[in-house]
Amino acid sequence: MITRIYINQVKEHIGETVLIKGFVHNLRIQGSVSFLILRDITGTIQNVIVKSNADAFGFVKKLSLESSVEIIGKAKKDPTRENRYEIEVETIKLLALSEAELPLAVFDKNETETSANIRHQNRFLDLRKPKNSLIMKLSSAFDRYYREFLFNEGFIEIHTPKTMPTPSESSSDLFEVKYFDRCAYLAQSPQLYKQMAIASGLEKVLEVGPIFRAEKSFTSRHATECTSYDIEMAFIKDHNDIMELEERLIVYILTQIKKNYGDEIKEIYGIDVKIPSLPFPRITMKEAKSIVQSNDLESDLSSEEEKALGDYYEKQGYDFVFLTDFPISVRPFYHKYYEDKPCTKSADLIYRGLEITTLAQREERYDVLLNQLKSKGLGQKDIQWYLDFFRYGMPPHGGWGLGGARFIMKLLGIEHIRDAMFIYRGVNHLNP
Ligand code: AMO
Repeated sequence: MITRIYINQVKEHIGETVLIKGFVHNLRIQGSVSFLILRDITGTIQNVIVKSNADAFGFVKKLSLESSVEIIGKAKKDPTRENRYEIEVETIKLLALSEAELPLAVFDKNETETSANIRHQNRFLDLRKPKNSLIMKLSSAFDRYYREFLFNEGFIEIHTPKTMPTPSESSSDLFEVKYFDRCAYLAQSPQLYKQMAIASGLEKVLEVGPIFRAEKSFTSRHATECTSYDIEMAFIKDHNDIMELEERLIVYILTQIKKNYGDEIKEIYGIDVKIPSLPFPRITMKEAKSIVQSNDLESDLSSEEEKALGDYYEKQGYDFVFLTDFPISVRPFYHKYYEDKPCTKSADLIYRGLEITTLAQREERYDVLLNQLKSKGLGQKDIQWYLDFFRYGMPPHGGWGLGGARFIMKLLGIEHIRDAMFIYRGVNHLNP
């Protein structure tokens, strides 16, 4: 029996009879020959059906786009195009017929973009487009290379709970859920539990998991549920150790992506993946404010200011920049504060004008942490379970939270975060 090969393997079987399976991407029915473009997860290929093959020739006339079929035929080089291959069809078998009327065009020569609403209501069809399946492949590659790099650095993967007795990041943007006879919160971050892993002596931990934020804002960079890529690491000198690790991680991930997906990215998105050089530039918040000509030194950068800063660095050839020295007022109580300036030992990583990471050294001294909590106006009682981690020799530590979908957005120049994830969750988006 003949076994199925994938479309990207056809070139290794020139002259042989092969079996391929996939979706009908496009059809051109002509008088004496018809062309069927078949698509599987590895690519597309032209299938030629000559009139003398009466069964197959008659069959494709009744076929609708996006039906799934299997084809047996001879693998050949495309006589008209270099590095292209085609199948001279012997038989076609229908696996499942698609309804003739599609809610959106998967193959669209003119690239007329269907409205985002229709695309996302029919996300399963939208994802059949090669440019979207590439996004899914890259998200998966990002997961893989993230773990690969950190495992090589000696990290241990943990899975922290997503239902919590107290807020994990801030008391706003919280999803409350009924938890038997009381209320629980969906985790906005694994923050408190990854610090517990440090108190547990695990030293270097990573987590890839969902975070939930009840953001009411309708921005192109926020989702209410997304995947966060976290680490926490013990016995650090300060937040510079975390920055140094993250910039090496980014270079590793981009190098692997370029090596394994660079051609596909170039072909579909017309983008050359750029590998940044080390170290990434570092700039204080104060310097950034002066670059973007803002006098408001006590607030975070607005999204417009982040973008202006990104443009400024891109002009100098830098895609990534670390923004450091954030004022205490815009950072959470658990960050380590400088002794000599009212800033925290933290940074944001900006990728082409968008924040993709927050990182920090944490305050590990119980009394200092308690004071910082109180001076932010927060109560001790509900969070004592977390404060207890710091009573028995908690080492100096720090970590980051990295938004994977934001990374993919910037890599491919995608405008809206909803298009960089499998299924988007937003204020008005709970379906499908
Ligand atoms: P922060 O709240 O800055 O920090 O989140 C870290 C990173 O997660 C991503 N992110 C989001 N992406 C899409 N939609 C959202 N609603 C959203 N919220 C966050 C961003 C952001 O930079 N505990 C700290 C991290 C740490 O210090 O380790 C935290 O959660 O890319």
